[in-house]
Amino acid sequence: MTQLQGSAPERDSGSEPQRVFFALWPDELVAAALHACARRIHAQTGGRLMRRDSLHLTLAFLGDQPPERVEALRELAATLRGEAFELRLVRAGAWQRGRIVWGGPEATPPPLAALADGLAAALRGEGFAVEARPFAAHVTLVRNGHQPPPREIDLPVSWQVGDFALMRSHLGAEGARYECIGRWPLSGADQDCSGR
Ligand code: 2AM
Repeated sequence: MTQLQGSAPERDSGSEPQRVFFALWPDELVAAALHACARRIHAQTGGRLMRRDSLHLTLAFLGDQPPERVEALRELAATLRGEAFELRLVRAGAWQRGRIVWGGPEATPPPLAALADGLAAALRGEGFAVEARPFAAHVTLVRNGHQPPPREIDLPVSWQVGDFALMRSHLGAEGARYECIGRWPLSGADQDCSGR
């Protein structure tokens, strides 16, 4: 993932629509732990293991947006306030007959629910189409699994969430490549972003 701190994109993105979403993006250590967990689950489910550098938790998917709307998203994100929190990924499951095999918390931490709800409300307020389905905190670990995953993650992953990101998705033959086009801190987080 390319790293940017809530400022200008790394290159001129022109006038083309950009496929964007808000997400929690793990640092290297958490991504490695998530990927180890994904590999173990994948050994059981089969299917397509997510790449380590693509593991994330989606807060809100926006789809294709013109550049000026992407700028509006960045402005909106800068006004959001939220608390840092710990996310413990302890459960696994599958949706849509294994199309999505996920890891998730036992219950959504209240600061995460508040962040996702606050974001959805702000997005609706600015006229963005947001999913009506309730937010379900999950990290997609495997796609198109053939067998059910275990119900519990054998080595739970502890993720200290200190910020959220606006991501751009570049679709390609080998799956999506993700670029960070903005990142905003949550209060109470360690502001040292070294190692990211
Ligand atoms: P996921 O969170 O279940 O893995 C980028 O495409 C991210 O946005 C993916 O992580 C994806 O699913 C999520 N997402 C949510 N709604 C989507 C949609 N309609 N199309 C593509 N991705 C979507």
